[in-house]
Amino acid sequence: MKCFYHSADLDGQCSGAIVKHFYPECELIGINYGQPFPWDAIEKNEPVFMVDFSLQPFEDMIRLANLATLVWIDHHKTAIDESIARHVDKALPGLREVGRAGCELTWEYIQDFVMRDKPEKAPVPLAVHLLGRYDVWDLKNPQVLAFHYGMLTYDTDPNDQGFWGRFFEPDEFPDWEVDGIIWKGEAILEYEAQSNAKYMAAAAFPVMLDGLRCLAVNRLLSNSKLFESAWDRNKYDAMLAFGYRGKGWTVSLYSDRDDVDVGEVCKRRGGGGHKGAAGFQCDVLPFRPSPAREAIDL
Ligand SMILES: [Mn+2]
Repeated sequence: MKCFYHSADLDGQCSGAIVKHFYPECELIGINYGQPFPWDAIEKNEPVFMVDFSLQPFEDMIRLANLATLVWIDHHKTAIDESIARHVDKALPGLREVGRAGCELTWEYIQDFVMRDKPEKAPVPLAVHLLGRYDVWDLKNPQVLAFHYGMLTYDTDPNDQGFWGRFFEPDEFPDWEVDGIIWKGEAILEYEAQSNAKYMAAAAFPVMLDGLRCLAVNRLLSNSKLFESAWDRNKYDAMLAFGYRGKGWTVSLYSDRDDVDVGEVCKRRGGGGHKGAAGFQCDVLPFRPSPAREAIDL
């Protein structure tokens, strides 16, 4: 039995850790987009979980479902849409839903389908709920962001059940212990807000991109929180973070304006994403920081 989990973020890692918790004999294999799939390692009819992830192109998901006994749990809209377009969504076991995170769906699937003979299904543990809400950017509860940042201070390898397992056993790890991680995260958030404000004051500049007035900054592996101190939705249409990754430029766009769809802009440039957050890659940057910043007509 194998479980492939999205290795790139805490939602994927938590999803893998949940599977491992209920199936200790399961072999966990982290995978990310662009990585080759180990076809030779899959035995005929072997049980295979794929959580918070899908193979691209989608033909490979069908190939895997024909080879192994696949359970597919995912919330990525493009992959779910493809399964529906190919009329295989009903035939593939698992749980897929846009709007809930991989770890929330994995918990529910295991409770509903695997623990069905148990007298009581366990409710979603607080840690799973908080990580899930972060992954779908539902930040209404301030604990969501703080818990995520607190978790980033640990090695979160989902094989480490000494670390993860306690989150899934509320009697062993009561909610007040989750609070300890939230307090850690709150301090990190305060530090990051200061550090982001300094970075923006030092490095942000306006550019035009495809008709969008953008506030740009040269920074990779960030998110829209970087822009908070300098963002003015009346002055700009979008936030633009960019950086060089060895093989080319990565450009990320964000916007909180109703009249702006950065996903469409990025799609036209070969990338994609959501209406409020999207990205694309390019060999040559499609804008140039002007030495006379004021000369850009914003
Ligand atoms: Mn996810």
